[in-house]
Amino acid sequence: SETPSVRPGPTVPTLPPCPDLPPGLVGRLLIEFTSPMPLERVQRENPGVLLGGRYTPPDCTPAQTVAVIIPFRHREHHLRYWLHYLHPILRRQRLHYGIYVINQFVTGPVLTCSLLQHQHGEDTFNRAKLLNVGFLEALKEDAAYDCFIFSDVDLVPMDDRNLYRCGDQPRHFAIAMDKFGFRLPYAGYFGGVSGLSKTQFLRINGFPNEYWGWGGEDDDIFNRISLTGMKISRPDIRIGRYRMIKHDRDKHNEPNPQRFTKIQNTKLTMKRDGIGSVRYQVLEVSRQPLFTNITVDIGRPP
Ligand code: UD2
Ligand code: MN
Repeated sequence: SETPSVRPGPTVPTLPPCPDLPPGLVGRLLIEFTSPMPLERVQRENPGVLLGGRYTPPDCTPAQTVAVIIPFRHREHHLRYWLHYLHPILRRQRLHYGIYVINQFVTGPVLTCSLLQHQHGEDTFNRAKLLNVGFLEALKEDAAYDCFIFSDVDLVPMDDRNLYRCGDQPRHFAIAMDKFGFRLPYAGYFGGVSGLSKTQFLRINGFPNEYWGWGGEDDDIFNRISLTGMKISRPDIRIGRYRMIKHDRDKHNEPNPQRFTKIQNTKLTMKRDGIGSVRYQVLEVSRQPLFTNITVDIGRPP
């Protein structure tokens, strides 16, 4: 009989590094927002996605760990479409990722009487401050995050070759949107969907906290990037195409009249206003099947 051999101990499965160009991408996608999108369906269609909206490719080891940060308030129907389209895309892209919805807390009770709601209800929306919160809170969930993708909840890429990962310069993904006729609206445009590595984000002191209401915060971020000597990288115009779900301007996100003067002063303000000075209170962290919801009180404009 054979001599019994020593059994090997438990082995850590070592998967090969994910290839630079993920196999199995499909290219141009058909994106529409007409049929209703129940979350149960999205869940059923994405069985590999783990609690909190976390995913790791089964067949390779990705180079980066990507946190996708979504600024949010009252856009549940947009979020359902976003999750429906993005989870399969990000899985095909072989990303190791997590989805973080940063939900701006509604201060007062939401009353049905619109006059009262205006007096006691919501505070002004602040997109960039929510994104700062997302950066810090994602890192608390997993210190391994080294790439941060900041995405509006209503933007869906029309091509899965638009890879949601970070490079040696900050990346602008949403360069050809349907609402802008599939062109960049102006050379310094940085809105919609962008991505910065942890190092790049810290180099610009994160995003501004002092842009309340609609507009200007993306231009301030663009200024921060230029002022620190970095250059924006963009995909090919044929690949960086997006659909935005049509919507009206939300209440309590009126255009900020201070935005034009504020973006003139980024050089002065960026040192004191940013990730180093953000103050907020986390009210709830809830790990849902397809995303992590973080409800946060970010205060109100002074
Ligand atoms: C543009 C930019 C956006 C940002 C904004 C100015 C595009 C496609 N996007 O968006 O990146 O620079 O102008 O601030 O050009 N949100 C909520 N609830 C609210 C209000 C906003 O969830 O009540 C979130 C949501 O993720 C939304 C994002 O903030 O997609 C931007 O707000 P928007 O969609 O109302 O503004 P929009 O489309 O002009
Ligand atoms: Mn929008």
